[in-house]
Amino acid sequence: MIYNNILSENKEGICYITINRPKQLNALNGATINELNQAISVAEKDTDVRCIILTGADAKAFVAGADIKEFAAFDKNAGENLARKGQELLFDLLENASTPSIAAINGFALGGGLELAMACHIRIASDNAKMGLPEVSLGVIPGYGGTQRLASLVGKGKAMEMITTAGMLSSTQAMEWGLVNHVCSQEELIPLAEKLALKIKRNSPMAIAKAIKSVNAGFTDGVNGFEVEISEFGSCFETLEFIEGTTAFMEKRKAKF
Ligand code: DAK
Repeated sequence: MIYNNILSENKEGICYITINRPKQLNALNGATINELNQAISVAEKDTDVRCIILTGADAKAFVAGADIKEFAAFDKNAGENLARKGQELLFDLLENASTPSIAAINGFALGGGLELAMACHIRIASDNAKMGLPEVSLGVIPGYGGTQRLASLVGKGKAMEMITTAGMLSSTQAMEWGLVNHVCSQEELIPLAEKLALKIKRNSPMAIAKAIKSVNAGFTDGVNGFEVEISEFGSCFETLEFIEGTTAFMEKRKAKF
């Protein structure tokens, strides 16, 4: 697949997706959202891919937001349509994917950029990263799920502060607030993501998919997460990966998934 705004490469079971518009600080325009949709959909179908690492090109930005130059001319309908379409095409796709994703936040993650990182299953950041939802400074609100996902990650009070002040958090603050799991130097960022991916790769992809579905169910309106967990738990017992995992334990060897 040829992409103009992203890079996508598979290596040893990891799909590396890099948003590659460094001159615009990797701002998310419509074309980039479409390409990310394609790359993630391809990775999701490829059973060799066990983890996705998402990052930004160059050291300055992960993604500095939705492309302001593009959305500046939108009217009410265009804004609403694109918010819905963008959420389905990219943010919901990532969050509900059965392949776990790690956002390696290597610089500014603002607005749609932080929303993209928040749609990933795991977030890590380099010590130069800055994170925020500055939308209200532009006269809009977060439109790619930010009002919902930020509040569920850091709590309502902190989300309200971040959104209404339009302020930025350093990586250390973001870790204290529970927005990212780990902070490291810029050089260590991808190796750290790979270390996490390696741990993920040792485990059953079937069980990981069911665990992601169950965790997400608890954050979905009108869905009883405990019921989803019970049913997903039960369905593990009918799988070859469950047989392999338990047999390997009893045979005192490592499971091969
Ligand atoms: N969009 C477009 N271009 C951007 C950009 C962005 N978000 N961020 C940076 N750039 C471009 C700059 O315009 C500049 O391009 P040239 O002028 O050189 O052509 C280039 O990247 C380098 O940026 P700066 O010269 O500004 O670099 P600095 O180091 O001085 O400043 C900065 C870095 C990150 C503090 C600054 O660039 C900045 O404040 N950027 C904007 C941050 C921001 O407000 N992001 C947008 C948040 S709002 C929607 C759904 C969701 C959204 C919108 C619509 N619909 C469904 C319709 C979400 C909105 C947002 O994300």
